[in-house]
Amino acid sequence: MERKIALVTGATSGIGKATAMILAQNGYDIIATGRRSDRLQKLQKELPESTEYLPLTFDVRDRAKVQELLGGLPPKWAKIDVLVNNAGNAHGLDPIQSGDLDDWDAMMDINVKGLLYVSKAVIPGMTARKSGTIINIGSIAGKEVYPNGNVYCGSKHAVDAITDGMRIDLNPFGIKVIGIHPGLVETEFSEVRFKGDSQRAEKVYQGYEPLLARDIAEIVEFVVNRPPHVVLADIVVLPTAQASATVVNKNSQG
Ligand code: NDP
Ligand code: 8X3
Repeated sequence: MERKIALVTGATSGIGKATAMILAQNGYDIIATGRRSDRLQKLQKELPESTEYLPLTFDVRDRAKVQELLGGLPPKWAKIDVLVNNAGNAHGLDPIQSGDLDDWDAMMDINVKGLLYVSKAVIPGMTARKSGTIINIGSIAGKEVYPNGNVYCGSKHAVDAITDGMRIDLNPFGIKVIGIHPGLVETEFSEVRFKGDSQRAEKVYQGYEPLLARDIAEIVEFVVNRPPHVVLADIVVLPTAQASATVVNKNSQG
């Protein structure tokens, strides 16, 4: 039987890496992307030996490169069954009046436009085959807005709206479109948000038990294993200590 193929963006770290690993354990061959090619090489060694693996190094902001690499995949890799649009980050946590334009560009260009460029390259194959699953990693920041979250929240609200739009437009083709919206997950996310200030990043996850990347990967595993007639369209997943974007019981444990 032909093996299924999953493309996971942002697989060099955190949620994307855990997702690539769990999908490989579920029998998928893996296309993994990110900018850090050394990490993509290392990931191969952590996958099951039977997994066929195609690492692709590119920045999702590079529209021409995305189209060149994903639009021109070799035949073995061209039929993508599952696309996980995961690449993204927050850059900064500043009030709107003092936010940094480079941070704003990064968040809108990576989280929103990068997701669109990748999707644009993959969707035509899915519509032609009338099958496929697209999983967009949004955020609780796409469901609520919190102080100083402004543009990151805007980018994730856009992901939420685009996910709904994809589900509507791709409905005639039987393509499943799923939004997964996590709360606080301990990954390199806060290191990136706070530009390498690891002390500040660590504090985000102290005093309670945050989600781990593996928790989100297990949800991906669950949704891709539903029968053909079932789609979990929109999922918000929080640590038990988190009640909303801003309410976190930091005196629980951890
Ligand atoms: P990490 O920082 O651990 O991982 C981010 C991944 O995105 C890396 O693999 C990184 O790869 C990739 N990435 C970032 N920028 C680019 C780019 N310009 N081009 C290509 N790849 C890029 O964070 P998470 O795993 O936590 O984040 C993954 C997703 O989950 C993001 O969309 C994030 O917004 C979302 N999310 C995270 C939450 C959290 O609390 N951690 C909660 C809710 C949502 P590389 O640097 O090698 O390019
Ligand atoms: C990441 C979670 O709360 O920092 O999307 O926005 S949060």
